[in-house]
Amino acid sequence: MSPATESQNGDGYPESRVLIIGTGGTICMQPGPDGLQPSEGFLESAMAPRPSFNDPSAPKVKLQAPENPPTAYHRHIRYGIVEFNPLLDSSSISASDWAAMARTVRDNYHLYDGFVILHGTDSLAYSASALSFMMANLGKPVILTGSQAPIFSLQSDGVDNLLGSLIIAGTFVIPEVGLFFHHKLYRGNRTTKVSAASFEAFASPNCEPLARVNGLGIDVNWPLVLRPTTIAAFRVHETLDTAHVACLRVFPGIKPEMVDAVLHLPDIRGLVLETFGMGNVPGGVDGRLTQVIRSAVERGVIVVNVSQCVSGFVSPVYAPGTQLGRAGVIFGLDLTPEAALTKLSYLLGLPGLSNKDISDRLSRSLRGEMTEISHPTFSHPSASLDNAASRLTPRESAFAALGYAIQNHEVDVVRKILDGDGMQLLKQADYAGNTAVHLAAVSGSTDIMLELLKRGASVHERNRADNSPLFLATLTGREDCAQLLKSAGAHLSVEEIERGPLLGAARAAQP
Ligand code: ASN
Repeated sequence: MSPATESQNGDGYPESRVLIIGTGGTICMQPGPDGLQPSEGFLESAMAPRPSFNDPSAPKVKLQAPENPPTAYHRHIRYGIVEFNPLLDSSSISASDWAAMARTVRDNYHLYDGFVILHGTDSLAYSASALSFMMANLGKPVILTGSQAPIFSLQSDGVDNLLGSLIIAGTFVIPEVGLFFHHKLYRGNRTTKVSAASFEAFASPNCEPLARVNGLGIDVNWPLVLRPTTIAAFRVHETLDTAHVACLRVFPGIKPEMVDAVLHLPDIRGLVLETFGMGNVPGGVDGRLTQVIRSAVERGVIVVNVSQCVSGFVSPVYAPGTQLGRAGVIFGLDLTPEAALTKLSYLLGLPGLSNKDISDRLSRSLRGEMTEISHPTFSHPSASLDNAASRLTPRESAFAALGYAIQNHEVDVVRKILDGDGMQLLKQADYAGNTAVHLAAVSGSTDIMLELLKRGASVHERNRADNSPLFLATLTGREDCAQLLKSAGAHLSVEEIERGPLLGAARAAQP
């Protein structure tokens, strides 16, 4: 397979496109009469004057936006910005703002490789959790970030956080809603704000970071990265029911009447109960508090038990927790309160779900928000290859074997190879940057393509020539593969559509 055309600017490096969605937060704040408040025009005031965000040598011909100088990954990142009006201190964020963020990503999904949402830190973990549930079959990175000090201050974490987010969003196909802060990319729905002032403001106590900035490079923990495994296009659920849920933290001496009062609020549908340790509440076995909660569950209120501890999980180990379970309370395992509240709101906002459906979905992981991941270990027979192949790593050898199986339409061999360590091989690429999906796109086997997609292979990776699998399938006339890729959310990039002689075919391939 040879590159069709190269997407190039002056220095020959390909470029990615990232959309920055400015919602407000300290990163864009300036002093006002009542203290810090968000200011408009982030592009002109904060990014354009800084060489790291505005490469003076780059031709600005396509989008009305500057681009980064080439990164350590030999890519330029061209970005556009849209800003909320009005910009918000994130302490005022609401479900309608989450819907606006999700809509902006959806409406621009085909135009950009990744998205960075600038956001205040106060409710950042809530927004990251909410968006993770609202976005189904996400195939591209959506990274929320902000800062503890305004980017205009002498000492600020704003530049590092924004630059790290932009580079990750424009370089790696990490198809999750992430939160980038202080050199780490976390799974958004695992985060919690742990410091009001330190630059290390966020933690993800029950889940390792998805990526870390490590000196000049970025280490991505690929086995941890989740990928959509259903053949379906990206979709946004806009409606979260935050109006009928509450969050209550128990404390020594809490009166059952207080809890009862909350559980009798008009139209209350769900409660996140923050309990002690592994899920205990005061009052002992079959105490008044448990009875109050049981009656609410019987009236149809969904109650989720999460721990006040930042790490660990709730479990029916002690009698009070077990009694709550018998009263119909759902064990939230290691859900953060932020994830529990937004997951409950998301499920209550989905049409047509019964309480049983909601309870079932609360008890299992939908977007990696709870721990239930196992890591397969890698072993492949081709590790024993010798002679010329001995220069290859075992994984490169396995990928070569996979490539031949794809080319020969040997779906059983493909399955066998992927059963070893599919996740790693799906990230692997050949010397020209072609992933298994690129190879399947030109080989034309829909069975193999389906196998790759069901295992979470990305349809958005581009090879060294900046070609997507859909582009190659279209170019080589593999219509069935192109259709399948489109059903899994693939689309052509702006550059691919712009490529002159291929324009007709490319346009025809648009969903
Ligand atoms: N109050 C600010 C906000 O959440 C805090 C921050 O961004 N550091 O918008």
